[in-house]
Amino acid sequence: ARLGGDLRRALDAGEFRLLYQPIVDLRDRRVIGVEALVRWHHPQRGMIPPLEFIPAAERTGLIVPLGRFVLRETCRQAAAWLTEFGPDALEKVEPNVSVRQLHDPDFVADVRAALADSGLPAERLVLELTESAVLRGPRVSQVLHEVHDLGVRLALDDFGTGESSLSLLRAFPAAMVKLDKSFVDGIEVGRPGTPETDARQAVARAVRQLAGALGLEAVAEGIENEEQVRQLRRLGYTTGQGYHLGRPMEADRITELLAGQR
Ligand code: G
Ligand code: G
Ligand code: MN
Ligand code: NA
Repeated sequence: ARLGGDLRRALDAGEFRLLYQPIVDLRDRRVIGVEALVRWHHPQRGMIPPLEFIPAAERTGLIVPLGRFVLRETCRQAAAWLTEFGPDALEKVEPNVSVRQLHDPDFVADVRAALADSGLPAERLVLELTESAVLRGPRVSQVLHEVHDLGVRLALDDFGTGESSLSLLRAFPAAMVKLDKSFVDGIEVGRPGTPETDARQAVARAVRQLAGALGLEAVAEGIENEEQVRQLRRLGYTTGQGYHLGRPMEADRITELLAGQR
């Protein structure tokens, strides 16, 4: 509760900062996008990870203004990168969006304003949503279609962990699925004592094929070593992210990476 009460003050005090994790083309290792991940720099407690305050922010409703900040700051930063490095520098930026935000009556207007104020082209913005979030009925579905109509793309995050249903993928205007890290863990062959390796590979392959059949991009998450890259490429993945390819980092570090691959 104390944390919850502190959120409003922290937001006004500018204590939330965004880190960006590279999203990489697995073939040539170029950074093609970034996922935005929020951090709370608390004056007394230091860095508080999102798992400790996002649930409180959702409970108290503070996720709405916090999410608005994340959206605006992501669009602003992305537009700045595109201005500095040109339109080919970055395909997409991906903030995470909570279901609670989708129930806010101003959500679509906020997205539109974040794009207009930053000048970021709508197709560069990808909103990451969890499967459980998009399964919340007609109101949410309506909002997602309105956002989609703006030209903004939608990604199903943590794909495979929720109630992934095939009808969901058809009904929901998604542009991509993000294969959950739990299916990338242990996907390497030849690791002794991992009888689940085959099953993980089968899931990764099936998700990739399903995405392909529906015209969606498939992105692998949580890649931690080179052997996982090799296996994922073999299974048809061309895009991924993970500590092995780049940790969540300050915007300045992304700027350096983009400068280096000009
Ligand atoms: O880096 P990591 O510890 O950043 O993130 C932990 C969890 O918090 C992930 O599930 C991630 O999607 C979520 N998360 C990170 N940033 C945000 C954000 O800005 N908004 C929402 N709703 N979730 C976020
Ligand atoms: O739920 P979502 O996919 O948004 O969560 C992203 C979370 O995963 C963040 O906490 C991010 O810091 C973390 N993350 C990103 N890459 C890796 C990785 O390679 N290994 C681990 N353990 N966590 C990762
Ligand atoms: Mn995410
Ligand atoms: Na995920």
